[in-house]
Amino acid sequence: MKIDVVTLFPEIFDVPLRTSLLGRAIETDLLDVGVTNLRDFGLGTHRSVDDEPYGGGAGMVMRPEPVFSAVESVKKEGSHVVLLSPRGALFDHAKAKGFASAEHLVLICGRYEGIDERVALHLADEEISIGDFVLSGGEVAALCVIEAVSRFIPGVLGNEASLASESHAAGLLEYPQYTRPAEFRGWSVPGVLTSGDHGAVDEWRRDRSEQITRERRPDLLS
Ligand code: JBZ
Repeated sequence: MKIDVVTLFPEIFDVPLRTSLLGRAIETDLLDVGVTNLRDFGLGTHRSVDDEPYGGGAGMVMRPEPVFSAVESVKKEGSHVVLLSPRGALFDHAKAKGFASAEHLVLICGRYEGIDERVALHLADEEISIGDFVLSGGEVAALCVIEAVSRFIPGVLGNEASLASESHAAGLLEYPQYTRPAEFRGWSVPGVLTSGDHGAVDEWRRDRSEQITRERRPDLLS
């Protein structure tokens, strides 16, 4: 699949897109990520991309013209255009899965105090947020989306089974994992995991998943 990102800070994407699973997905052509510098579409000799808000108030607002021009330079028929914004609907597992079935995704990263509302109204197909906390811009949110989406592209995960068993796929949080040594600083691995009884291990993991989900994320159970 192809993902295009429109941003004022293209360098933020350099290392994450070259590293680990994402780096390999791109290297093997399972994923193609284009990064477009919004500054290249800025207006006038100063390549201006922002201006004061109509109605007054603190900070600057991203102008619509450079954002429309940049997105229209990469957009094709059937592209799904997404605006990363603190006002967006919450991004989740289901949304990531849905995005992965798109042929072409365009992610618009906001900066400053926000983006001219005409981008949300007339350019983006939807507006999403990665969570209830304050970010300085949409770049880190876009990276979260790219990573979560890439995991649903066939071939990106070596072991397809790891997709299904992971947290959220089952609607539950993950059970605790242990590795060697069996005892570390006096703390032992639960005996069931070293018992060799696979049925008992499965049951223990299911129980722990349910308990941890009940305690920490009861919203996932309803
Ligand atoms: C996001 C102004 O640009 C921003 C600012 C905050 C922010 C985003 C874009 S996207 N927060 C989020 O996903 O929560």
